[in-house]
Amino acid sequence: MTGSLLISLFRQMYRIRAVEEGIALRYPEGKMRCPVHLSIGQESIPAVFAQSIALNDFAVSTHRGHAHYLAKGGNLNTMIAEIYGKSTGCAKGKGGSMHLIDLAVNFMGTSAIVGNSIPIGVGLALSAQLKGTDQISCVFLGDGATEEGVFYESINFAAVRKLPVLFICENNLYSVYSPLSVRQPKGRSIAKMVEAMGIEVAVSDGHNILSSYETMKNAVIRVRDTRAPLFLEFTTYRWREHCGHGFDNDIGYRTQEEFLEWQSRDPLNNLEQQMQKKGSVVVSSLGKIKSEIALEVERAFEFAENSPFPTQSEAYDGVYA
Ligand SMILES: Cc1ncc(C[n+]2csc(CCOP(=O)(O)OP(=O)(O)O)c2C)c(N)n1
Ligand SMILES: [Mg+2]
Repeated sequence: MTGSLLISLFRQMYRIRAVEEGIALRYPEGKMRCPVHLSIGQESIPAVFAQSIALNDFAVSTHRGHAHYLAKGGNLNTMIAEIYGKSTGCAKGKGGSMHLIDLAVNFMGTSAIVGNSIPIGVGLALSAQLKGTDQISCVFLGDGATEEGVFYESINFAAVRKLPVLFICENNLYSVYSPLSVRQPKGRSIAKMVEAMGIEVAVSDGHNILSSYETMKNAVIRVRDTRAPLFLEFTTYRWREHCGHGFDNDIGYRTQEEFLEWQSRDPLNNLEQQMQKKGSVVVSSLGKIKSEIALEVERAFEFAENSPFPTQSEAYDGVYA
């Protein structure tokens, strides 16, 4: 892997974390009035996605979608403004954190309803097939979404119609406070279950950035070439509480020991350490990246704070009318 690729992956991961840490820091001020689902700890997957995907490709995501929006190239200022409910937001301040969209980069939306965006992503792949474009459609989903009926209908439809859709399952082991062990039979692999439905699959440990990059890059190439669906499952771990800016290890659904064990495998920290071994040129570029991103994030919050709220008369205007 080249030095410039490592720097690029670092930049993506660091930026996503800095944005979400910025949200967590300011959330208690009470100015962001929507719920937020942070993906701190899970950044390797959007980072390798950003490195592999084309502008023209489609993507959809979930309630935990900030990182995917940013990785697809979504505008940071309008995302933060959306979370602040401002009229400059990407959904004109009407959707909040769980309704992100940026049509300029083909990021086609996120949804608060678990599983809801899966058939939308499949439909976008159908549109690419019908129009004969070379686009692929990427569907981010959590492990919990694989327990929704629409997931099976969508996988089946994508398989039968041979659609260019890449399913990207971020298996962080939990659906809210329920671990997989109380939701699915012991020993079941989500990827193997999907494979049995007729779709090619690949798995990767999201804590290993290099193998995750290879997995993602090859999957994107494969879907683009074969025009057939592919399902990726990444193991990952959410650090913060399910919903909100804090931590919830004290409420009893997971232990502090378990949390610390996963946190010690932080892909961002691992990558930084690997890069530091490469010498002073890389180390100085890391410092520059960090300060550039800190400034960019600060400005995004300023943009949001300085933007107006939507007026009452806009309440029923179509978001993209
Ligand atoms: C249809 C539906 N059922 C339940 C909920 C409540 N809910 C919100 S997030 C969530 C967990 C989803 O887990 P997963 O798909 O693994 O995503 P994660 O939160 O772990 O990223 C649930 C059950 C919902 N929003 N929609
Ligand atoms: Mg989950």
